[in-house]
Amino acid sequence: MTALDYETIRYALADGVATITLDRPEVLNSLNARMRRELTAALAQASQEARAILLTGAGRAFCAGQDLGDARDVASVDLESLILEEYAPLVRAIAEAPVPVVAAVNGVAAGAGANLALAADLVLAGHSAQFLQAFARIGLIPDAGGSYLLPRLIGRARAMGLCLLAEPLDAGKAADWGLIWAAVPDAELDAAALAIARRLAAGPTVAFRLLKTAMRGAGPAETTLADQLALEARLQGEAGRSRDFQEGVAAFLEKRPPRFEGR
Ligand code: T3D
Repeated sequence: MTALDYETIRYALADGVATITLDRPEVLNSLNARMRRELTAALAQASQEARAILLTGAGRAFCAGQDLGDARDVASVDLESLILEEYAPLVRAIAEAPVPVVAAVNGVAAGAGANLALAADLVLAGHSAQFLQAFARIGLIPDAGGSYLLPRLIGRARAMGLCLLAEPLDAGKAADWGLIWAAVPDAELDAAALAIARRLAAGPTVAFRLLKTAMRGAGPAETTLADQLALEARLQGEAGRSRDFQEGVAAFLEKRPPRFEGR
């Protein structure tokens, strides 16, 4: 699948940033089977050719989660297989992308749509955006990584409140709680997110890839301090062998901006 085949998303590559726009605004960019396939393919493509990925939505929403109108018999669908075969790879394509992923949440992000955004490395939202763990409204549990990410990001009490009550959380509060990086005025969201993505794309992307791996391994339930220190050492060893590290030190000593190449 190439960018030319995409029907449900838009894909553009410029200045090292792959911008992926969910593009079914008439249904608030909800995810049908084709969009899941295209988004997974686009993330793989971007991981190969970009140095940062920017994920956003067309129209007034970021993503309303599963397309509840997608042609299928809801009663007979095997959700376990659907999640394992389609949603899990999508979440991992975002969380484990070898380059930083920035989500620009331009409006409501609901259900799996919220959790795809939260799987990104840096989440920026417009003030009018909302995060909604909508699952309980339709008798489901949080998926697309929500049950993993939410307690880690905001603690169990807030995670449980959001999921049990399934009430929208506005962008300002999401930022206050540490669910996202920042909330910005709606009119400034696109420019602010692009500026961050460009800055990351011009950064030491070897180190960024390694720090993503280090952060994934961190957390009280996953590892001990000793394990994490050993992991940091191994990953830092790899970072230390990169050209970008050499350039970073040289630039510091020469009092000039670094020119990172991602090698
Ligand atoms: O297969 C599985 O089910 C398992 C996978 C689960 C993963 C999940 O993501 S489960 C959660 C699914 N998502 C939701 O439950 C959210 C559903 N949407 C909403 O609750 C509301 O639309 C919003 C709170 C997100 C926004 O409300 P509002 O009032 O701003 O907009 P609206 O009028 O409800 O929606 C506008 C249109 O988009 C409307 O179509 P229309 O009437 O103009 O023709 C609406 O039907 C459509 N739309 C919104 N969300 C979805 C959707 N169409 C299909 N699927 C959607 N998820």
